[in-house]
Amino acid sequence: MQGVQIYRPIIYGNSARMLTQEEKATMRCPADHTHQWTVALRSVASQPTNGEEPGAIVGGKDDLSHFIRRVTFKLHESFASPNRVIDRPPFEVTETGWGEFEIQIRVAFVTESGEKPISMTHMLKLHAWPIVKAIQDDSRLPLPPPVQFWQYDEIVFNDPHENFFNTLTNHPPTPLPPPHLGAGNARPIPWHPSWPKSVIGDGSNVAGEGVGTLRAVPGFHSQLSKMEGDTLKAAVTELKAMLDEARGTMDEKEKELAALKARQA
Ligand code: SLL
Repeated sequence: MQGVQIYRPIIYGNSARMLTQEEKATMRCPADHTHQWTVALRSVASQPTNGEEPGAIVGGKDDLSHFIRRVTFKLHESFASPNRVIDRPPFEVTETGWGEFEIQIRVAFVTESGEKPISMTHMLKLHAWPIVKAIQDDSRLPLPPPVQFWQYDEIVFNDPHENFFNTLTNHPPTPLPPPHLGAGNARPIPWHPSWPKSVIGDGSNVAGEGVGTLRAVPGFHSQLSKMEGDTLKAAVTELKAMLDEARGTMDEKEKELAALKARQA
């Protein structure tokens, strides 16, 4: 479809948490492994929380397999078979390890789309150093919360095949809720690992919040409430109407011309 552009929002990134002593004992992973992490490519909207901490699972509500066929995560060579090919959702890899490194994420689209694969790079993040430091500095604070490190992005398809376009518009992404405002009338707190207070409450900003309350709810916001599919369909209908009208005008003009010519003859 010439001139049509359609995009799908996604997030990619990782969560990571420190292994407890018991886990290290029972998980039979190498002794130097300190963290369990998950690298993933997901929908932006998150599942409703099932009692776990809000923000514990970021994104992943929508199934993306109607347009994504395969995601390949290329891990550091210190991992066994570093090329991890994931052919069905969830598009993610969970591992244990000790170090941070760059992960290549290659996304292949469904064959019908005719779209070329795309690649992006994610720096695996295990440590939120400022938080680790804040915790060291303040004994009242609990163990570090899991790290959430995600990139919001939009995959743009230019001039999509009509079938693919229809597939996409038949699976609209879940609209995002308005920005999370925290408890009470607190100002929005953008979450970022470099800002410990955005993750762990210090009992000062939000009414009723105690020291050490996990505050972070990584939020992704976009003007997605208006689905571009509907907007585009409306635009196409409008264009068709304009075209019909123009054709009508042209027919009239042609008739006038013919009448004039007949009179001249
Ligand atoms: C670093 N450049 O030196 C990085 C490399 C490698 C991470 C990090 C263990 C893999 C395994 C692992 O976490 N490797 O032994 O299964 O920080």
